Amino acid sequence: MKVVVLTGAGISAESGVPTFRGEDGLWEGHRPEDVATPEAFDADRALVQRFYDARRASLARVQPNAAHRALAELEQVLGDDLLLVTQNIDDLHERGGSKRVLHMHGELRAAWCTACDQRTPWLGTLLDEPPCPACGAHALRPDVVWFGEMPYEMDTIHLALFSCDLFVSIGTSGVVYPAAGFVDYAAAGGADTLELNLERAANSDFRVSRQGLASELVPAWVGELTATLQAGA
Ligand code: BV8
Repeated sequence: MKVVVLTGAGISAESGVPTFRGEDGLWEGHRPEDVATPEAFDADRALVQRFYDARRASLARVQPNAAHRALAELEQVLGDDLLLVTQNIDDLHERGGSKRVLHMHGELRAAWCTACDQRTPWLGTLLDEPPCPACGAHALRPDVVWFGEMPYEMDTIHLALFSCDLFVSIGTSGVVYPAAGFVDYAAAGGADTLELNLERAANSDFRVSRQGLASELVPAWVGELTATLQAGA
């Protein structure tokens, strides 16, 4: 059985990953979606570097939760028949045990040199404009897909969506495209579709939709699927 799982910020919510939206939904008076853009980076490089430096530093203070761990268990059962795509830029899937994670929006733990195009694992800060390890230029940016930029590995994702038997969307509001359109691709390819989310997402035309906490819904679903597969159904 081929399964594609898409996760969003909701799977990391119970781990305490700061969405960096305060009560007023702002970060230092800015809407996050206004900071996560090439225009913002051109207009105020230091502001955007600080935004990602703060989120990169916060990774040390959060832990994966039962939902991340359950998906790692599912990977043990399905192997290459599972494609885990995440919109998240945190490292909680990896720290929860998943070996193959497709970060379609990039990762906090990587820097991208705009001079030589080299991507480098990065855990420190970028505000201080450190030199690119590959070419020495002081031209590093977060290796994160901003609004208006093309997400990574879209061909791989579309191919998997068209050929999978089951598409599961976990903890995403279904607002951000192209991820919000994945359910339609999967359904067009004949896949069954399941949503596990705190509330029905904006794009919610899933065949089955379960509302609740990811830390409860995901382990329960993985247990059901594993039992079905082991029964040889
Ligand atoms: C592109 C990295 C084109 C940065 C991110 C008008 C209409 C349609 C589309 C557009 C439009 N105008 C512009 C667009 C395109 C735009 C877009 O979709 N905008 C939206 C806002 C309308 N998309 C883009 O720009 C994309 N690129 O289109 O490129 C192109 C074409 C050719 C050539 C070049 C380019 C790129 C989008 C990527 C942006 N980068 N992340 C960063 O993180 O700083 S997106 C960012 O938002 C994060 O990745 C995050 O994942 C995402 C927010 O979405 P969610 O993950 O769903 O998170 P959210 O908080 O919204 O929802 C959480 C859900 O979890 C909720 O439903 C909640 O109820 C639930 N939940 C909470 N707690 C729990 C829970 N569920 C379970 N358990 C819990 N405990």
